[in-house]
Amino acid sequence: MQTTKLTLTVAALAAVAAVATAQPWANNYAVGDGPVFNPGWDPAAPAYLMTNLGGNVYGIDIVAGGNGPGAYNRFQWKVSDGTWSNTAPSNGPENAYGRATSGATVSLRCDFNAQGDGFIPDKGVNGQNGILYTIPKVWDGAAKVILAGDFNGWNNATTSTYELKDDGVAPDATAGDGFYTGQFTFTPGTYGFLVLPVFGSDPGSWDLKLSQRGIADGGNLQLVVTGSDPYKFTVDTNKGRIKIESTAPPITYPCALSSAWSTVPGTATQLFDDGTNGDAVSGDGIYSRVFTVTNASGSGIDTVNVLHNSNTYPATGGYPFTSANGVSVLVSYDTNTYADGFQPATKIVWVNASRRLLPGDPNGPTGVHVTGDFVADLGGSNWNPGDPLTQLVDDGTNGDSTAGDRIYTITFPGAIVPAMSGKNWKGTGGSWTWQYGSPDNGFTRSGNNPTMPLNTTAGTDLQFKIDAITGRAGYGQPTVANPTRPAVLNNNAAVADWQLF
Ligand SMILES: [Ca+2]
Ligand SMILES: [Ca+2]
Ligand SMILES: [Ca+2]
Repeated sequence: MQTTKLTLTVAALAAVAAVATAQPWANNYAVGDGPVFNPGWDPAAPAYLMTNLGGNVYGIDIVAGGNGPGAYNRFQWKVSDGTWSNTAPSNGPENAYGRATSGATVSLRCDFNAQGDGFIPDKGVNGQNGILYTIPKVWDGAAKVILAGDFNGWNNATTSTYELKDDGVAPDATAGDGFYTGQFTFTPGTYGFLVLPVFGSDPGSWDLKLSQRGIADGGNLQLVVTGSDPYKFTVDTNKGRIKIESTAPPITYPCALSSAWSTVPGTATQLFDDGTNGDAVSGDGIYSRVFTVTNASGSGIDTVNVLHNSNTYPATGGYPFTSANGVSVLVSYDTNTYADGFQPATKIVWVNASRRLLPGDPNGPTGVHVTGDFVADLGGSNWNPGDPLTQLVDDGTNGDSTAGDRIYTITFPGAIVPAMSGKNWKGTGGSWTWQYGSPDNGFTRSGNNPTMPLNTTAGTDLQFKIDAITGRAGYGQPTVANPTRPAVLNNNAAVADWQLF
């Protein structure tokens, strides 16, 4: 008997140890909107500590303290490690959705396993930390599931053209399993889109959209069409995930897409790393090409995104450049990885000197700033993209090593720097229109760069630097070295653009 007990104890300890190492974080709390959650948005409310249900799927059943405050009783929620240092979804401003009425029981689930099944969101894909879903499912009771996007003018009222069905009729495999399927053809190009539920006779609901992050806040899903082959969409409404399949051959080389010349991935937009078409150095991991603008926007500013292996860079918004019909734009895309602490560390986009939109340019960024939830700790305002207190300089002062090199610097004196942990920051160009930093982003126009983590030691100078050309951003204490720059960046005014063409 005693031996048996001992064996059980050892086994139990082993199980606990296995669970502990498998946990994404030491503790996982469900956090969300009041009045459903009571209290709302407390990152470590003991009542909302999730438990491992087995297989590294965490869950908790809650009783809604009130109706979800949004359309269709939508509430927002996420998973926190108890301090906001780590969350799922990973990006601070993004939340998953649920629906609840007062007193209803809702089961919240977070699957921390990478599925690798081609559906998104998935852990480890696009920075996702886990797959969040609810039981009953968010789209419970929906009459239809539809696509709305660039290919139909974002029409959410015509619910039959791009409808996905769960009727067991091909291409849908099984009726009533919550997997909705549809197959359509498109004109070649790159399209943003969302998946929407339709309730009753209402139009598709933007408030309960399926985005890159699942049924959650998040950027548009993306469809890259390379030919006339049909594209099949499978949406798992149980967990809010989507898979896109096509027999069209995938494009594996990087393409620079812009409405100023073409948004169609293919040979006409292919970037090169072979020393031709404007690429300065063959085989250096930097892909380039000179494009001629044929369809400039009226504003004189256009943007470009590089599509590579089904991901786009920048991931949000686009890299801006000054534009006019007939001008040449040299787009460069660096696939090397730089271990200097600056973000993005790889997949960096920029354009040639004469087309660059730099701080202080008309219609461009007014300056370079840092912002986040740490600024109030330094005596300023949190999340003010144009706070004078947080403006960086490129004049050789305040820790800036070289005037005029477009690497901007700010140094906060140690006397005002407290110990901070779990803070979030990003760079801006004086307003939210222009942003800098973050993995997969860099310099963006009309984007929403994910925030970056910030932790500090008290009493030590805190220095930020931002490269206004590559959009790379980083910080350190008491100083941070300048970000690495490729030799072909051509920031030297003495080197004419034509020498690169
Ligand atoms: Ca089905
Ligand atoms: Ca190259
Ligand atoms: Ca500088």
